[in-house]
Amino acid sequence: MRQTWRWFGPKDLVSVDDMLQAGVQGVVSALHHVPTGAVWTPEEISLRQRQIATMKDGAPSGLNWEVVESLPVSEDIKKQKGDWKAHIVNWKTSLHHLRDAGIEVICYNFMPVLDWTRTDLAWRRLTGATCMRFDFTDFAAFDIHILERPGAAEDFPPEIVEAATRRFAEMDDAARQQLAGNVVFGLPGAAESFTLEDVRQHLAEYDAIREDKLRGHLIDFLAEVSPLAEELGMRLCCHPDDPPFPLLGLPRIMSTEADYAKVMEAVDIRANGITLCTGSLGARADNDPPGMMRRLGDRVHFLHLRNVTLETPEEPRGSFFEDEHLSGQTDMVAMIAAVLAEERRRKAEGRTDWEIPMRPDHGQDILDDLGRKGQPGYPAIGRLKGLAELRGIMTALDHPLVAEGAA
Ligand code: DNO
Repeated sequence: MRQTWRWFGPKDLVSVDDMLQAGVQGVVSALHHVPTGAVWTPEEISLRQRQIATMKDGAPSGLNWEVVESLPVSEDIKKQKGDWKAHIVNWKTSLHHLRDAGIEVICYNFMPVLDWTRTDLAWRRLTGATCMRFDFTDFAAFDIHILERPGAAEDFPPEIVEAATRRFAEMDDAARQQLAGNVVFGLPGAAESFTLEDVRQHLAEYDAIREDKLRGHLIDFLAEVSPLAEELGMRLCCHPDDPPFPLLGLPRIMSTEADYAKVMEAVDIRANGITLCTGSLGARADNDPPGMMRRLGDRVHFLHLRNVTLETPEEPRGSFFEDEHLSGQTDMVAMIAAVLAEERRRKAEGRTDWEIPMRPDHGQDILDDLGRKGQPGYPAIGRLKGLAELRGIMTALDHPLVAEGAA
């Protein structure tokens, strides 16, 4: 596995030097300032490459930009409206420019309107560490009472609707604003940041777009871009819905293994692949990320390794929080064992893409992360700890004593 790390560019509080000290081998980044739908120019791409390649004192870092996360897919493409055809042409032009710059792995998502969603960005754990949390009742309070989406109350079980109404009544204005901010104003990496009014307008446009239609739009998009990616020797990888269930009455189509299987079959070429995010998929007890790795591993081109603890595992939708990397829903040892097996299989076939990039996804805020006001979910020390733990498992499982069963 290639140990990578997400870097948001020069504004990121975590520097290139910090990444190097965390033992990172490659960098995941994006041109967040380029508007969604526009072409990523060779100049902008090469500027970001130079920033990654240089330490604070000007010395070479030895690091390269290895994965794009994300090359955003516009709302127009998702809805097949407005400028969608021009946006697809631009997406393809960006692929050419990225390939010319030596970058082969491109992550994107097809979540309508909102990218990943949390209700609490700094939930205190007993140790004093903080983490992100999705509280189903808070989310219902937002949907029913802050966004005031017509019909919202029908989308939640009656006991959640009641609890949400009580919770909303107990919140002061500041708490209500904070909740709305956490949900819609954009978490790091989200392509857009919306006002409540924008969200209402976008939601209305999805009235006529249900699951099958949205899936059709994803497949049309992939039928256009995947053959080009294959020809250029690139790998596209779709990130799952986070959380992996419908929100705000919007269709969600990349939440389960069955969802992925449909899209992989519909455009059956290797360049059409998967970002296997154990944290996003793990927020549903009926998903099995290690099993997905075993069954769909051939198409997994990028890994996000993190863990969540489900507070109501018997429900398909519910509250969860981002736990430490080795504690929670996903058996991380089984997950890494499945990845290593896939890598061995690819190596035996002589594939050049045998080494799969992974990044320690998110981390709790601990030690000096606390109070640093970094990007939610992307602290230096919390992620470094996650990476160190994951690296320990990788090293142990790869050791001849374990690999050959002699231990
Ligand atoms: C959150 C991330 C997502 C992800 C995009 C991929 O930390 O995993 O924002 O980057 O959904 O397109």
